[in-house]
Amino acid sequence: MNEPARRIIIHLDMDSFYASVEMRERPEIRGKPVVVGADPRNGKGRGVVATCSYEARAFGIRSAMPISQAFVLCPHAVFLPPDFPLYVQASAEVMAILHSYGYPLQQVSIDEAFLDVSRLGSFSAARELSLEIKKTVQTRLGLNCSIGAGPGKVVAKIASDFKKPDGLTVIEPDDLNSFLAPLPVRKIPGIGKKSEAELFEIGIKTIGDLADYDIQSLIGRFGQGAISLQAIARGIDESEVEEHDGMKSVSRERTFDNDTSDTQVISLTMDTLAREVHRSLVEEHLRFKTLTIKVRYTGFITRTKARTLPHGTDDENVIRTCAHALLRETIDDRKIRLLGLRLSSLEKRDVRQTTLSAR
Ligand code: DCP
Ligand code: MG
Repeated sequence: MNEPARRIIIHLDMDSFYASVEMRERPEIRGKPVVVGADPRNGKGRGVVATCSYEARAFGIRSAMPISQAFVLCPHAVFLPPDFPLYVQASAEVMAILHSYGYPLQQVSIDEAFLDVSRLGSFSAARELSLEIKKTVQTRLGLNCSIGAGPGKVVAKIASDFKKPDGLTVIEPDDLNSFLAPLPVRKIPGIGKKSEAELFEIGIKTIGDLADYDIQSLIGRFGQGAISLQAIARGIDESEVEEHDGMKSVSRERTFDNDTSDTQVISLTMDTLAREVHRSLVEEHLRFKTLTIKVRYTGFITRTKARTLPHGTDDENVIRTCAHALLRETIDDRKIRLLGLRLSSLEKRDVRQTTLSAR
């Protein structure tokens, strides 16, 4: 039987990534509630939780929660400051394993990536490959991940989150709508608490409700962004796995759990993104000339702003200063759902040096 050409996308996301790396490094804290983030200072600390172990999640602790609140929920948790170089190293090892399978790969954050495995030809083969990837990541790196597979990127991402931690969920095209329809709309990446509440107001609770809603009323309420949102709810998602060869751009994004206009939270998040893109840049021996920030407000309105420097650089201070300057020019008092930072117009450091010495 000839099967029609179809896409098979895998999404991998590491489980409680920073906390798992810490627990791997320190056997004595394994199995304990571990919180990575700001110093709790006996409940008086400022700043937020970066992530926490699943044991800490049982106490109600979550990413982006004020560290003072985490301390109230579980004062005896192990609180650790982030060790970014360690996580960047572990991330590079995960990505190298994924890369070794030879499929188009798109890293989307420090701990997640898409693979386009369409050429495998069947979802059962994709399931086997996913199991093998999970086993390899666990044996070589001592870390667990969750994988989702499906006919599009969004469903693969929703599926990887479906049975966390250590999960594997494969959604075949025939099961796509029955999988998506009963899920809360919040499961769609990009829909936070605020949009969820706005959708609730018009009676949309599940992805199925969103799929069936009158599109004109949706556009009237949420703008043109509603069109692609409803398409996703209907399982229509043609977005490609964008392979970057490490030379086109280096980017990171973060979606807030709750839309925020808290300038301290926004500023600290931008610092984290700056640190992460800088690490990738240095690891790849690259310099950049163009820096672009992306700000998505509540209601799916997205703004980007870019600046191109006269010379390539890999200076973290330049990245941070430039990102903050653009941020100041972009944000107003609206609440923000997502922040992104991209470095492009990349050049290899050694190439540039050759160019300079040839002058
Ligand atoms: N992160 C952060 N601040 C956030 C969210 C995440 O600093 N608000 C960092 C810490 C996480 C890492 O990014 O370990 C990956 O983010 P995930 O959303 O994938 O969260 P985890 O991997 O920690 O947990 P999960 O098992 O839910 O994927
Ligand atoms: Mg993760």
